[in-house]
Amino acid sequence: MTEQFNLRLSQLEQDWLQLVIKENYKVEPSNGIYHRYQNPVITAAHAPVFWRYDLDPKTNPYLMERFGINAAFNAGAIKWDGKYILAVRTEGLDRKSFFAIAESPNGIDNFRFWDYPINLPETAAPDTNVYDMRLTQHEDGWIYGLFCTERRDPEAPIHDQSMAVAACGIARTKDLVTWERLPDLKTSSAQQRNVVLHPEFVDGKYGLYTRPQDSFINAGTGGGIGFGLTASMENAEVGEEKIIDTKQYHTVYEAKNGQGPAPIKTTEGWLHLAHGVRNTAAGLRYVLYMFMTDLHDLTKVIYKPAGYFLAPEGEERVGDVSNVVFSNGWILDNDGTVFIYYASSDTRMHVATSTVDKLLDYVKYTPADGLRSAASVKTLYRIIDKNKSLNK
Ligand code: M1P
Repeated sequence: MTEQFNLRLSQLEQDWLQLVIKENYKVEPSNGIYHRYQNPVITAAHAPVFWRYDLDPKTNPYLMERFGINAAFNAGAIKWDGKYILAVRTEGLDRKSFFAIAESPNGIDNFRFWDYPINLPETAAPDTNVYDMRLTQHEDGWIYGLFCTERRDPEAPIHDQSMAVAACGIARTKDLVTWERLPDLKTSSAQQRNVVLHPEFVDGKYGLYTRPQDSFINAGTGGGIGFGLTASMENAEVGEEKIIDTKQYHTVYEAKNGQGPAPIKTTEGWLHLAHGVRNTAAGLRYVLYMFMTDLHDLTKVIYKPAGYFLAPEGEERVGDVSNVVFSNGWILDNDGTVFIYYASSDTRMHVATSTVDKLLDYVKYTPADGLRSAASVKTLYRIIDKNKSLNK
């Protein structure tokens, strides 16, 4: 038995190592805006063997998996101490997710989980599930992690075991190891998801991107990406939520939308990455889109290309919740490279790379949505006419 145990263990460890050291390459040709990469950067199988198995032959003679990992997705991101860091939504077979830090030396491969996941303190009302952490390095000196905390709806009848309340949980850290939990965000909306902290003070206050919603799944009469201010993060409370980017009929954000990671500051404005959702006969379809807000008026959208920036493709289209891409993390490097971390189908993490210059060009010069078929044709005529005139 011990020989078999040892053989199996060494196979498991070898497979794990082969996976994490696999080099990643750009997929060519690109659309000129960003490059996708061949392999996902983090999957459930990246979880260390010593998380998933009890390695003691006395208590686990068959070397059975004791704590299976179902998915690793929707990661917050930050460059920290020269390393590319992801705060991964890691989900066990029991459907509970938790946050685990994974780091890479180059941002595109060799991501390894730290030995222990984040030991996130609870509030007086324990979270049933926590997910989708956005990391913001704020100018106040803290790294904040804003995430969704979900609890069963206290109003739910006994026969309904899925009614839930989503709120914004808040934690902060100086070293990504020890986290201080702060009270959940208070707003006047029934529920909140996709809340993100702006990295700079706004008139001496903290700026928050919100996503008000009436109920757990549907944004309902709420929805849109909101923006509001709070005087402190120790007791965060947003009074007015001004909707800066709304849901809109017959667009890729018709059903709902949500801010992705914290926006990136450029000389021309703040670059935003967001997700948009529409309903189809095959279920909800989640895509990523971009827009830009004014440097001084954060509630003013100054550029917004039509349609999606990135949509699920190939294997990305299939997973636990198929036809979904979702991003809550990106990293701007000193040389202007932007690492866009996105999850596919609530299952695994990928990276795409671009540059600030390219993303600026994309948001400024990609035509806006004319909101009618005839307007799209008009835009296309303009492009064709111009190109034809070049060939004369
Ligand atoms: O399943 C797709 C996504 O659904 C939710 O996003 P939203 O609140 O915008 O609908 C979240 O649960 C997210 O984690 C998930 O990826």
